[in-house]
Amino acid sequence: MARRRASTFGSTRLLTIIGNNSQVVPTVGLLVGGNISVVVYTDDTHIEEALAPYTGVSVFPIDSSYAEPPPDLPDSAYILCVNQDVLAKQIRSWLPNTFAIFHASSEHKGRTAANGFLTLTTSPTNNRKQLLRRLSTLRRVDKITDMVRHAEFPLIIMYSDPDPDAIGAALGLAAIMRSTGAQPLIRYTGEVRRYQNKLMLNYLKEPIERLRTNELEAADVVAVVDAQPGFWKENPPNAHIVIDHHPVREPCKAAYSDLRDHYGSTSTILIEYLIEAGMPIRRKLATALLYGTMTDTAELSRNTSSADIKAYDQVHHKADHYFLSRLAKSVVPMNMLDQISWGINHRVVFRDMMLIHFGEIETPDLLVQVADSMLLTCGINWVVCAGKVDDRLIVVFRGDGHRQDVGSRARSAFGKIGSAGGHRTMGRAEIPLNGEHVDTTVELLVHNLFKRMAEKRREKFIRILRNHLHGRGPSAPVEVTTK
Ligand SMILES: [Mn+2]
Repeated sequence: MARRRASTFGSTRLLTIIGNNSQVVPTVGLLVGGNISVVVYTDDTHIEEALAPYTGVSVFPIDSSYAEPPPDLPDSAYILCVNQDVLAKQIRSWLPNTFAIFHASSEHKGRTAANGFLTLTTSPTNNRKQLLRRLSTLRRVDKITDMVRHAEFPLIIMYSDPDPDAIGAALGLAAIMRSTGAQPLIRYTGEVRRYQNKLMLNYLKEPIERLRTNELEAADVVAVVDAQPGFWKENPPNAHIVIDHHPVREPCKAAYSDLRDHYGSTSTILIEYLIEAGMPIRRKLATALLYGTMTDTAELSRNTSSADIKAYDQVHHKADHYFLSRLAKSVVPMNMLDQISWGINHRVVFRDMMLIHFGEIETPDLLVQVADSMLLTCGINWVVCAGKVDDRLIVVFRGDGHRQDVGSRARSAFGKIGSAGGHRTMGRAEIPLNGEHVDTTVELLVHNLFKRMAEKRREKFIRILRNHLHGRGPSAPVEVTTK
């Protein structure tokens, strides 16, 4: 985390106010108390009297024409508190060259900006909008806490296999409910499949479990997060609270609903609630919320609203970044390592391209992992990994996008015989096989990938790849156990 650095710049602790309008006294009020010295030049004796009680403020009289600078005018910054544009320009004419000249006047804000002055504070319209937004959020938090304050068995449900956003949102809502003394259960209806999500649940050490039938019946307040009752194919829960960012499927009958499909994550909504209500966000909660926002918006690169960016900013410094980087790095399952090493040992390099055919495999994830990591090889600008999954040939393309477009390569190679496409750095093709043997996929791959290559060279490619497939498969894993 960046530490605040001492700098010779930006350490101004002295501000000079020049003028006579109604903004002088409030502006002084804004500045004093923060260890800032204020010097005021004014032609108005009433202002001089009004400023007498303030400490750290020196007031000097100036001629009402403001025609000339006072003899000992301090350095910038300056705040001009005059209403007439002519007078503001007149004062600026004798001020030193600086960008730090603010104009505080009752005049229209736009005109101040148009005249080349900075404005000191945000406009009242902006402040009002922000206040109203806060109030409506607080009203929402009040409503939720009212609903659970006397509940005996509040229940928070995540739909199916809970993703990080659902987990973050559920914990955020639980924190709000717990502030009333309620003890909500947090449950999911499916099964946790992804390794990272298991890791996250382990880290949180919260009793988050699979929903049992009697729990739903016993619950007196049911909340659904990051989903809507309409998601259930049968027996949707009778939810009292629904908070979600998915498009609305059917009208929501819940007593409380907050559905914002323009938000990138449900965690964002919960971060807003917690921040506006001034509730503490502990490290683990912040980590879950941040990870929820990050995964649903692909690190703020997809479906991201300004609300998501603001929420990200508000919890970023509270989160556990060592744990988040552990999560980000946990992508290769242990049992894939042998297949990866087989692939590396059986690579075929042609100019700046690397080709690996894995033969029959269980999951295309292997192709993605290997293609991504082989792109790190010096001199390799694009990688193609192929494998037969069920009755399809899957070809994964990865490139740096610098001099080639692998998405269009995938399309021109396989677009006519299967579905193929992508963008400059990523491409993919899926070709239906009609029960053909894995051997024929080698020809299919080479003939389509290298349409304009000399026949002899293509045959060499096919021979090498076939030999690879007929050779030894991945070696058996060696594991050191403690037993
Ligand atoms: Mn989500």
